Amino acid sequence: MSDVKIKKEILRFFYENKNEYVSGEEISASLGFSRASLWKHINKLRLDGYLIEAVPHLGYTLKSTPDKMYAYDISRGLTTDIIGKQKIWHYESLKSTNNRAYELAEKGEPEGTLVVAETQTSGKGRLGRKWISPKSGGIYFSLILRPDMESDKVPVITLVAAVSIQRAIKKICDIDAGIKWPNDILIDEKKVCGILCEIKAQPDMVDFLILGVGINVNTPLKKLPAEATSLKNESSRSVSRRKLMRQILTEIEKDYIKMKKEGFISLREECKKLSTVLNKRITVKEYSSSFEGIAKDIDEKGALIVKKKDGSRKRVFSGDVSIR
Ligand code: BT5
Repeated sequence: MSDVKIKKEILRFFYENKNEYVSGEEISASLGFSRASLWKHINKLRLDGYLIEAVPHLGYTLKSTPDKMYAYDISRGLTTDIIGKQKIWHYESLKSTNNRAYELAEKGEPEGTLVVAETQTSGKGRLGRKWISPKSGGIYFSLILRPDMESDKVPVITLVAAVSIQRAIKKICDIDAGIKWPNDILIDEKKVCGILCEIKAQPDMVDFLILGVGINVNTPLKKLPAEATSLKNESSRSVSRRKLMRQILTEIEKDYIKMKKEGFISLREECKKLSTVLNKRITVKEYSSSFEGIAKDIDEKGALIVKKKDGSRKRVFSGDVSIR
């Protein structure tokens, strides 16, 4: 059994017997360990931050758990088939989870592999921008996906993920967030989540795709840019990062499978309903130029359709939108 699996199995005893003592004999017999080996693993969990009390004749009890995104804690109770069901790589600190996931994908790690970090020292936004990733409090993860898909259809993946994450936030925090095309999730015009999709492609087809997500969950506002908010700030209570993470993986899997079967069309209406820009007067910045217009539609390839002042319609595939 791998270390991760052993930790998960031991924790299962504690979670199933909350506030009770579980005898070492019972745990070790059930897992086929010696008592000494169980002791060794209990100590490893303690080093991870689990407060486990041992009382002679009674056994062990779990007093508190650390607020960490350990693989065995994310996968506990996760009912997906692919997403998050391969190896979960957890790091205290990384430059960027997207970079790490890219390296792993190049080495052949399968679809559904997840990279999570407690903090990022060079978290990336689009076009070389930074994603501020304070330690503890935020969720920073990247998923390896290997869709059988043409490269020009990739923008829809970002929108599909935005729909999934919006729904997960609604289910866990009861907050109605909106999607600002193409990759932001906002609450009352403040950014709570950003998505960065990077690909490696053959001439026409996607080789693999890295879906990177950053969410301000319990992050103190003073550590974030002025235009940002956190889920804790909006709901006035701490949010379980692990619970939210599991819900996000569940929603992504559902929507990803749907998208692969039926195309973006199946999620387009939901995406449009949640859009914060449709029917608004906007400015679109594309690299060095910008133009104004009214956001009219999101088409089947995920492009934003903007009606310009002269009445013509422009399809925008990437860019920054601001509402005027
Ligand atoms: C994004 O870019 O919003 C994509 C962010 C993706 C971050 C995830 S974290 C896990 C994975 N690994 C990575 O290295 N990246 C991904 P963009 O639309 O370019 O927005 C970037 C802008 O958002 C910055 O220029 C700031 O204005 C703002 N920003 C930076 N950090 C923020 C934060 N924590 N919360 C809200 N806004 C932030």
